[in-house]
Amino acid sequence: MQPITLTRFLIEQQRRDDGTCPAELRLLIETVARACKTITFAIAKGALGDVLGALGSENVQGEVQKKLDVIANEILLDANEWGGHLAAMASEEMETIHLIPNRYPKGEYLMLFDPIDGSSNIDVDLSVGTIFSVLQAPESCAGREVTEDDFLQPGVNQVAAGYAIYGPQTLLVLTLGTGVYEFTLDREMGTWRMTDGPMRIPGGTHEIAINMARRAQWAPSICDYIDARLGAEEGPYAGLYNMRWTASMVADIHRILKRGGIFLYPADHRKPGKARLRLLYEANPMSMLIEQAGGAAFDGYGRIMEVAPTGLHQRVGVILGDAAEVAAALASQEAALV
Ligand code: FDP
Repeated sequence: MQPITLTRFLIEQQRRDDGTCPAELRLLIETVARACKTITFAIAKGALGDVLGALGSENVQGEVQKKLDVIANEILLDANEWGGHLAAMASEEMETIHLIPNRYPKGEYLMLFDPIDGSSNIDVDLSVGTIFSVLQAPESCAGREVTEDDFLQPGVNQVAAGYAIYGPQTLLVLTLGTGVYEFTLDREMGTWRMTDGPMRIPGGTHEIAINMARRAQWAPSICDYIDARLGAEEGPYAGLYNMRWTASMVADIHRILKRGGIFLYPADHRKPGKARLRLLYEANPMSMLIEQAGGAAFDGYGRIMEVAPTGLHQRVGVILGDAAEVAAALASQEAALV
């Protein structure tokens, strides 16, 4: 049987008459996939292409920008500016939104992205990724310029989300709200071929992704949940669980989609509103993928995709993965509140 390419998958999605994938959205996804192809080749050059190391500048979050953060950001902006499918873009690397220049037609979608997630891995040749989230521009945008407020929509409004992972293979993992599909980049052919899907998170995997160094920030209930499972010498979970932390959310989430388990980056319980991961271009798209694969995604209080955003670069606590394991982590929290 002929392998299903990304192009064929998208055309077949477009043919469904439920409006899952209008032509403009198909163009958007194909454009992002093409940009990710360019990014994978830029990353692969490494030291030979002089793309490693820091730039000496900081992004809006006060984080040191790596050369590849900026290169990948430019690749995504350039690829998506002229196609006519977007009204505006926002990125981890830009303080405010990027409007489509007046010389190009404008479309009805808004895209948010993290061009290189897990940047600390770049210089040591470990997996990094690109995350993206697609929203519809509000109807009220017609006839006026898009503003930052137009991006402040809850995750349940996303019409598509996905990531590319630049690891031993380059993969694109995508949802249009009708399941999660994985495509592998065939470097010889230059095409993306479906290699998994619809993906379901396997249950019963005792693996936890968490940065133990942040323990002082966790609520006591999260400490209890982790202590009972990691390193416990007695009790029902002794010897059962393993810990995995790649410091790249894309890589950790990909492992969970393929193999199961849970990912936690809880908010700092001592400082309300202080958390690590960004809601709009990290937590929301990952939550959509995880939920579409049968998992659950919470911020510690409620469903991540129902959080009403108040800022473009807002951060949020993240507990997501296998639904039963997420429920166990949340149950320890609820138990602590009783
Ligand atoms: P990074 O800042 O390197 O892009 O996006 C945030 C993120 O990476 C996640 O990908 C990753 O899970 C986390 O931060 C790593 O955090 P630690 O520094 O606490 O390990």
